[in-house]
Amino acid sequence: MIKPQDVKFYKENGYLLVRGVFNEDEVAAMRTSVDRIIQRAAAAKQDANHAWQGDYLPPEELKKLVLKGFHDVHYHDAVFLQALSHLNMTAVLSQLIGPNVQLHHSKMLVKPPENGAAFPMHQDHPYFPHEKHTMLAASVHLDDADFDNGCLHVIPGSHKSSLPHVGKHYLDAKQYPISAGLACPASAGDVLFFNYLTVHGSPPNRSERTRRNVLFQYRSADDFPTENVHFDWGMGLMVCGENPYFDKVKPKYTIVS
Ligand SMILES: O=C(O)CCC(=O)C(=O)O
Repeated sequence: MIKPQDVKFYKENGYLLVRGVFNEDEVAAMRTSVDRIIQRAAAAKQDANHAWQGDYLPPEELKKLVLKGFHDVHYHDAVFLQALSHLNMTAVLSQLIGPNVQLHHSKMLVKPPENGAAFPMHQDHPYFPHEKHTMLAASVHLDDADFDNGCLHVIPGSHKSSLPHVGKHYLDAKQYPISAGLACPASAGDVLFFNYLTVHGSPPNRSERTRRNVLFQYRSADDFPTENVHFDWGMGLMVCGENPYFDKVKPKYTIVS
């Protein structure tokens, strides 16, 4: 699916857009599932707005923005378990991360038309720091995305250092406005891979079109957390290769009811 020069590009720039990872039917199935999750969340009265709060936009603008953002999509619909371990995905992951790849978590990020949420520029690293920095996000596009409907923006080469975040949440918005990023327009079925140190964000969706993305986060099976700050169900599932550590396959945790 990708060539050695693509791997070199990823290592140098911290991101890689891979076209046509999912076909039209697969995209259509995921769109239906995303829409049904939103309906079930509403029926369960758990349809909260997950737009990021903060001082990166004026308060009157921020309060209008909406994000349908739910974690653990592969627990809601089997279509996402199939997608996150799809052969086209693992073909890319095994080259960008290494032979033994684990899921870290999954989520959906739906920006509704006209008032879809923005993401201030940030690195994902502070949320779940790991020893070897193999962690990456694979953002699966379920709609064509461009600047107007809030496509992802990245700062090429920014994955080479860890930057101080405002309250560990996002980067100083004056120093790192979203406009400082390179817009990464993409078509439905394309996947943007970016390292968890790559600075990224996205502007609001001001268009009349929805922007639906599903994001899978992955790491190498030999890359361990340096802090226990993030736990999601399904973390550590092997998506390709083998787990070299027989006695570290599951984190040691206690379920408290
Ligand atoms: O989907 C987007 O526009 C950005 C998502 C993001 O930055 C994140 O979830 O960390």
